[in-house]
Amino acid sequence: MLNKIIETKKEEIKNLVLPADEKLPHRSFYQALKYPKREIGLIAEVKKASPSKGLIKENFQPVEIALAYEKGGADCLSVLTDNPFFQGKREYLTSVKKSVNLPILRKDFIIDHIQVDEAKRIGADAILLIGEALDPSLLKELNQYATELTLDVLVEVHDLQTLEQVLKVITPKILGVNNRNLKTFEVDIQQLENMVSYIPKDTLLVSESGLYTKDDLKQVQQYGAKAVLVGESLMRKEDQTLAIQQ
Ligand code: IGP
Repeated sequence: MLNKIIETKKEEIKNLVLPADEKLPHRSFYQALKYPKREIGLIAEVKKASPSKGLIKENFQPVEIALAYEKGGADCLSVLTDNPFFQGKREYLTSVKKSVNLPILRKDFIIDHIQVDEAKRIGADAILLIGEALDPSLLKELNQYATELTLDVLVEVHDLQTLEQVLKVITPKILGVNNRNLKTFEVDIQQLENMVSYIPKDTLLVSESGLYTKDDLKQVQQYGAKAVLVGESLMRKEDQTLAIQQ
């Protein structure tokens, strides 16, 4: 699956026209996670659909959902901008940024500098760089380029092998361990457990995907996660504010 997504992105990039710069102010994604409102930081994801789950939310209203997340006490937001696989749009991110006061992660498959420029212009505060999708040298370059543009970077890995490759070229400020394998869609929330001892102690650790219950959050917190990235389980609830508060 991941290979198919990357091939599609390469085609998209060939035709990519950069939007006008919205000149929206930067908000620190890193600071918001470093000093979370609760004992574990929450990045709440605005997600209409996914390749593994199909349509998640009917009558999808991104700004309403983002406002509900903010009211519930989320620390940061993640907004899907990939269209072919997640039915996201870059316009969703911009309208959310204009309506909500939280830092926003652009959730997409970034493999080229032009997408980093695009993220900045549409108002993203942070980008995702996926270890499994990038050669270490390109990961390093994109990480540096994003930092120059004052974007925070969430570096994501799924397994120990990728983590080791990543750590050879950079020390991420924020590292996400994806509980979902993007090649097979298998989910295991214990993914973090055996990786923690390899993660530099100043790196802010995020557990991503497949988290549904309070016990799930407790479990990943015990493994060392300082924050979680949650999409589907919040999106499926009637009231996103209540879903966070409960
Ligand atoms: C959210 P979930 O299982 O709570 O909906 O997962 C988020 O972690 C997931 O959307 C995600 C993702 C990604 C999506 C994590 N890494 C990379 C696309 C690309």
